Amino acid sequence: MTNLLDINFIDDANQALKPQLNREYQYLGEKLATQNVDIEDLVSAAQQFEIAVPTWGVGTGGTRFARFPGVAEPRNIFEKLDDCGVIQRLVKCTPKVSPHFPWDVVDDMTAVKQQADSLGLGFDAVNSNTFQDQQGQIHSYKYGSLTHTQQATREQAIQHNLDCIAYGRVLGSKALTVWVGDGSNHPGQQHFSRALERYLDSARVIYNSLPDDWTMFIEHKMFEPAFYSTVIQDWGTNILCALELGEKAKSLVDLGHHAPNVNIEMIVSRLIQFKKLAGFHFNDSKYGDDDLDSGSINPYQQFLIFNELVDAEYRKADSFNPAYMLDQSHNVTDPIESLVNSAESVQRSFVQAKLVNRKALYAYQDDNDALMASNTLKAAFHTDVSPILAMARLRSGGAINPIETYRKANYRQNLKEQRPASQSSGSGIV
Ligand code: AOS
Ligand code: ZN
Ligand code: ZN
Ligand code: ZN
Repeated sequence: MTNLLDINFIDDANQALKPQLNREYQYLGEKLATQNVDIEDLVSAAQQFEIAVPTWGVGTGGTRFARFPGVAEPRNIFEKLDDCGVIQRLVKCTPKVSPHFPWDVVDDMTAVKQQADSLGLGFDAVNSNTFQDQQGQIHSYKYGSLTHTQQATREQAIQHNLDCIAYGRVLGSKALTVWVGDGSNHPGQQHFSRALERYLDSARVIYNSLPDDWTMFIEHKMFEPAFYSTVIQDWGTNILCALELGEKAKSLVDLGHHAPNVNIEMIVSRLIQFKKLAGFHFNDSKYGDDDLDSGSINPYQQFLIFNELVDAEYRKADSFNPAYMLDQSHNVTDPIESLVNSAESVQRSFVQAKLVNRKALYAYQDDNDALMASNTLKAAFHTDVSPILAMARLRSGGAINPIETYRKANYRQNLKEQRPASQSSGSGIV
């Protein structure tokens, strides 16, 4: 165990930073009060905000060209949970972990649950994987999984999803995320509607096996690994399948899974309107499914998405309960640092969206005052809410400056002996 897991370590680091934070907080509080905003409301909103960390995100990622391992990477689910525990201790808005199977399967899944309990962590959606073959697997997914032309392969993929539900039950999860890489690389290779029929038939079996209080999250993706067509390629096909399956099926939005420049916030609005928004895989991108750190490329888009989410909250939209998760690949940074930064970045967009003067915005919309409507959003986006985020962390027992505190703790160096480099740690596939 490193000094970082000692609660006093974070407290000590905070002591030195408190006076400055208090000054900045006081100043921002006065400024917001002139806009009739109570800073305390925003701090408690930030304290209630939660976003789950993916187990595959704490290992160093890679591309199809290479992977450059980092120091003291976690080698198994238990070490991954340790790292997730560190992230949560620092930021206090990541109390849940989203596991992935079979990467996180062990013989005794109750041991995984116990380890998470001891770290104060819970579990968000479990993720199935039928996009690669596992050792000893009888049927290959080379030509698809839930949509494969052969029934035996489809059945194997269905069974894997049922196994994921069983693991998730042990962990206390309440949702299954299904993303399939099924599709085609050549025009003519696949019959579009037959493939989708096969998907629906398979998905129905999984859906009917869900425990009563579970939800099935369907994740769409435009391309990759299939480069001509993908069976669940966009939110349109996604919502059609969710409608076809039933109330417990909803559509999950991974920010990197759309064509460049697509208006993702508008997709979010549509899914909310039709009670089909499952939640998110947050990340950022420049070109495709780049899986870069959230808010690192296009923070305004992230803010506009939260503008829709906070608007739904404000209007008390029906059946609105989205799950927030990160889905990123960290190739050149310490994954813990990237996940800390990213969780804070998404929380920042949430708090900024809370600052939008909705009454004023609605009035500008009704008056067709495009310029002032846009300025209303920009005013919220340009507000530096850092003192609110830091105060929320401090009050919840986290770090005022999580990156600085983490670096001071020398976490990786202290674990170097215990966690020697391993070929299998991390994954290039996200
Ligand atoms: C793949 O592109 C998706 O983002 C999935 O969410 C995937 O299952 C996950 O990233 C685990 O690899
Ligand atoms: Zn994803
Ligand atoms: Zn992605
Ligand atoms: Zn992806």
